This record gives sequence, C-alpha cells and structure tokens, in this order.
Amino acid sequence: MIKTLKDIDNLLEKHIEYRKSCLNLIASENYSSDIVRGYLTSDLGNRYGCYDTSDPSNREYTGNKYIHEIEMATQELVKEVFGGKYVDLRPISGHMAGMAVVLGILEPDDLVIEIHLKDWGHGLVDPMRQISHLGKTIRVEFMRFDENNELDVEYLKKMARELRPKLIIFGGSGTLFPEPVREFRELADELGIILAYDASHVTGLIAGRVFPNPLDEGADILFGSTHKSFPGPQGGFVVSNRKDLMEKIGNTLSPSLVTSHHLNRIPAFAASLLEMKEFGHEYGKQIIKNSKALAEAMAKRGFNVLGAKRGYTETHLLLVDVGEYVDQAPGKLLEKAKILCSDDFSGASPQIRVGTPEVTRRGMKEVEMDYIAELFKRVLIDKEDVNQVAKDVEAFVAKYQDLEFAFK
Ligand code: DSN
Repeated sequence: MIKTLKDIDNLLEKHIEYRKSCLNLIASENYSSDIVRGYLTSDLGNRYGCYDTSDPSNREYTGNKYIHEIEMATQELVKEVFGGKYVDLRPISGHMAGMAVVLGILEPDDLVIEIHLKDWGHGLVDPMRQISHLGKTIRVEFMRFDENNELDVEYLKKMARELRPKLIIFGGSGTLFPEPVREFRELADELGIILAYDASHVTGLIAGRVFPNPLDEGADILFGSTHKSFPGPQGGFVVSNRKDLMEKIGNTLSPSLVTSHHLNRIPAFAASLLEMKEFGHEYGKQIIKNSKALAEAMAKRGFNVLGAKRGYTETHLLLVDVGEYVDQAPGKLLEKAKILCSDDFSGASPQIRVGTPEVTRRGMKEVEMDYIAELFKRVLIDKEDVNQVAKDVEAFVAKYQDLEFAFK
C-alpha cells in the first residue's frame, strides 16, 4: 500500500536491489547509462509536441520552439545512424510503430505475412485482429520456419506469388540470423509488395554495423524499439526512404494512435544515439562474440541450442530447446535461481531465449559466458537446489555492476 513517498521509495529500492542481484539475460531488455536515464526527467516529459505530419514545424501547442528543434535534430541523428531519408519518432513503443505501419498502409481485406508468435514473432498483426473489426478487415498469414528456427525462403516466395500480400514484415523476437530481405526485393517489385522490417530486437546491432541494415537490403520501411539491443530509453521509431509511405504512417500515428508522444524520450534517445555512434561497433561485436560463446558453452554441456549448422547465432540472442530436461516452460524455475530469461512453450517443445545485451554492457565476455552456461546446466540438467544456485548468481553478478560501452 502506498500512503507516503517513503512507501514508493521502499518499493523502488526493493526492485532495484532485486534486479541488481539477478543475472539479466532477457533479450528485449537492456541497461541504459545514467546519462541517458537522466534525460528522462527533463521538462519535456510534461509537454505536448503534436505536429502536422506534412509539416512538423506546424505544432498544435504553443511553447514548442525548442521542442521542435530537439526533435528535428534527433531525427537527423537517426538518419545518420540508421540511414533513411524520413524519420518518425512519435511511436511510444516498437509495437505502436508497427501498428502505425500496418494500419497506415493496409486497405480493408489486404493480407499481411508476418512471423507467428510460436516462431518467436512479435505478435503484431495477429493480436491486432483480436479487436473484432480489425479481425474482419485485416488478413494475416505466417512465414514457415524449421526446427532450427530457419526461415523457409522458397515457401515464403510461393506464398507471396499465390496469396499476393500487400505487406511482408520480416524480423521477430527470436532472430538468430539476418533475414533474406535482399532476395525478396525483386519479387516485391514484381508483385507490388511492401517490405517492412521489424528491427525492434536488432536496432542496436544495426546501429553498431554488425547486422545488415534492412534499408540497404531493400526494405521499404524499418521500424522498431529503442531499448532492446539498442540501449536507449523505452520507445519506438520508423525510418524509410519513401515519403509516400511515411506520410500514411505519420497520418495514422497522429491523430489516431498518439497525441502526446512522451517527449522526454527524445533527448534520452539522442544521448543514446551519440553513445552508439561512439561505442556501438565495439559493443555490437562483443554482443555477438558473447552470444556465440554462450551457445557453444551450452551445446558443450548437452543443451540443444538451435541453429547449430550455421554457428548458432549472429545476433544478441540464442534459442535453446530444453524439452529433454523439463516438461514445462522453465522461466519461473530459472528466476528462483535469479536467472532471468524468456521462455516459450507454444510450439512442440519448451524453449528458452537467452539474450546477451545487458550482460555485455555489464562487462561480461566469453569467459563469463562459460560460467553462465554452467549455471543453466546446474538448474535445468543437474536439477540442483535453486536456492544454492541463486546464492552463486548473486555473488557472480555483484562483480559486474559497472557499465561499459557507455558515457560515464
Ligand atoms: N516482443 C517482446 C519480446 O521480444 O520480449 C517484447 O517486445
């Protein structure tokens, strides 16, 4: 119960101490630097910055003189880091960025092809269809993946030819390898398909130039969030070289989906863009080294790590089928050992998704990945007492409370 400020402080302090004592391997989270966090408390958090998509200088509210300047300058930084001629920073999340893309571009009865949740898709279009009238107007089909989470490219091409989707959305929340966007450009031109890339998970890798930029590969639109492998504040954005699409997306964002676009995110995002310009490449390289090292260390201990024949992963995450050791999704069990990661049991066998962004920012390298693999083995294979493992996790993470690849 909250009666005084002290009650809030106590709860927050408990949260902070708890998270400090856990090993965070959630691929969709990261730890922003104190500098980036500091900008979130700026005056912009209490202001409105709504604007006219065709003329951002035409702001609905007064008092926006410097807000406009900050937002436009941040757009320029995004163009520098991600490429693309047009940027929209108004989505307050990657999910909302995707909704604006889908709702802005589609006409009733148009078909979208995306990745199903069971294949570690983002669950963008299919869940939108739970709003009953969208269920009647948007059709969705799903790409096909094999047991190694590898996309069936030929099947997708066949689907595109037969079903004539308006939009194909690449990118998911379990991306192990770059998708074949370039291979689809010609077909997309022939069939009039718009290619979008949901980069939510890999924005940090793209910014660090260790993952192909989908816009360079031929995607019409890149959208995503700013807080997963990209260590910024929570939020979303859209980038494209196509003015026509950006106008449709912008006009859907505002006024339909967003009025206040939570402006305090903007200077915080700008600071994290500067941080990534300076440290992003080294950070990205270490993330991938860590993911590969962790995958190998887990495979060596008997785990079925997906993607073995392609070297397990080229991103910030790995996927592990743990069906041989548990008969339910093991996320809650792992949390008892203070190991945080995502799990999924919507397919045939339970899987865990293990992400390396935050541990990389905390300064862990390949040798620490080996220790982490051992922790997973102790819980899932050896079935050791989770309380004992938790004690060891606490002692381990206590040594990694600093932040690397960050402004100090
Ligand atoms: N899609 C969810 C995840 O990857 O964890 C959240 O964005």
